[in-house]
Amino acid sequence: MVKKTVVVLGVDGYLGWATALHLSRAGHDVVGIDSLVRRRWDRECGTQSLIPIKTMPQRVSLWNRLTGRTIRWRLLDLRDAAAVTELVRDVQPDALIHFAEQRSAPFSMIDLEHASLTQVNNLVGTLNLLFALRDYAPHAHLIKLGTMGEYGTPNIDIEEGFLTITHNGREDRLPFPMQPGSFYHLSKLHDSHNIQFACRIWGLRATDLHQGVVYGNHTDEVAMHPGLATRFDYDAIWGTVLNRFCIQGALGLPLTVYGKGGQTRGFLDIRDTVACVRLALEHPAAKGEYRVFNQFTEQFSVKALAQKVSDARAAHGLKTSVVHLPNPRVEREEHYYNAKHQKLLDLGLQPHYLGDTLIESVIETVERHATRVDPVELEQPNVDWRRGGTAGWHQRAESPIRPVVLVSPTSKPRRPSSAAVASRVAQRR
Ligand code: NAD
Ligand code: USQ
Repeated sequence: MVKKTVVVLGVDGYLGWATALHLSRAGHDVVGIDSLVRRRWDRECGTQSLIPIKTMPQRVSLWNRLTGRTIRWRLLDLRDAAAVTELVRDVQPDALIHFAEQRSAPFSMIDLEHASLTQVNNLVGTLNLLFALRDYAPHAHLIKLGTMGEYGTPNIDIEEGFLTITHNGREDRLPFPMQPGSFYHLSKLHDSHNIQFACRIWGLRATDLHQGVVYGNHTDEVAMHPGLATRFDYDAIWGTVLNRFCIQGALGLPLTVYGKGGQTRGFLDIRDTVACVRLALEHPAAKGEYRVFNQFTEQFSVKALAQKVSDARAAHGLKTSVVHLPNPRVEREEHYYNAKHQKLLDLGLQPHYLGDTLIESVIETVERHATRVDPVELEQPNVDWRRGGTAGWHQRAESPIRPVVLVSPTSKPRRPSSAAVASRVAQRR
């Protein structure tokens, strides 16, 4: 392996932190960048990671104590063009891994302010990077986290970025037709166009990882110490579907399938996210090349996922209920879905497939942190695609916190202590 200098943008986030640790342990020199804005958005929404996460200075210093490796941490907002330029000029990176975006579809659908914030944050941040690369590091490899949601759910097979089309007797390889399903997903598509254009006109090199929905919270590195935990979202705005179902199951709450539940998406374990990014890093795109890898390992419908969680619990004699709520999103609920995902396998990816062990390990994690759960976040969605944020999407200053009763395979039902409830009420305020 050739040691590389890598900038991880969005290092304080769910995937950025786990990836920074993985690359640092593999021997790469990692610089970690974040504006910490996600912690602010959590305060605005009244949400918090299920697993407590340390501050960035605490995390990097613990990593250094445990492994002797250094992650160079810098507080930086990607919207600040001068700061981004200075970063690229000073660090002279071999590669940049760009996770630093607003990544929630519901957040982007709350209202005009949040749609606009999402698109400005994501598009301007990426544009600042592209111009800084053009001027100060045109050789560097940009690895950008895109999303499978850029494609939507077409009634044909989904290719990896491009489709060969014959039209009126002529043939060309063109970008795959895209139909994103939220202002967030649209921001990813707009980024993809900007990156592809920059590669074409300036000869930059980029890999656009069209990633599916990620689940799980353990990688080898994160598991080394509780202080290295990465964030774990379960609420209605930031929580992704399988993580939510595992937590709902652990608490004995119904699993909330939106609509008919035939919505099918690509999924992957967080251990595969970090492995895929490393594969892209160690097999860079060529100069001027813009390539797309579809980054997921399996596809499931939402109702099939609910069934998997129910089955994992049934193995321990526990019943799980599933409710079909009116779908707050505008999306196809029954559709054809067959997305290719060969390129990362060809580079050597060895997938971790979804099994009962993973579901049980997530449920165990939930048990350990059950006193931090706000069950209101697990009952109903709070952003509707047609009407926007419903009452209660943001911080509910005066809302009472109801005690959580844990119903799980491995522990006895228990309630949080009154001190824990008081601290949650205080946090809400
Ligand atoms: P996250 O919200 O946990 O982390 C994103 C981080 O980026 C946060 O720490 C935030 O503070 C930072 N950030 C945002 N805007 C910034 C800015 N302007 N300047 C500096 N830092 C900024 O999200 P995540 O789940 O880790 O997702 C990371 C990336 O992966 C996102 O781009 C997302 O679109 C993509 N992705 C995530 C998933 C998933 O299931 N989590 C799936 C597909 C794609
Ligand atoms: N869903 C439910 N019940 C729930 C939550 C979600 O049925 O309680 C359904 C949604 O309606 C949707 C599907 O589950 O059909 C996936 O929703 P999600 O919230 O898990 O994922 P999504 O909004 O698509 O966004 C997440 C990440 C985003 C990433 C995307 C990958 O937040 O950053 O880009 O997954 S993808 O879906 O492939 O576009």
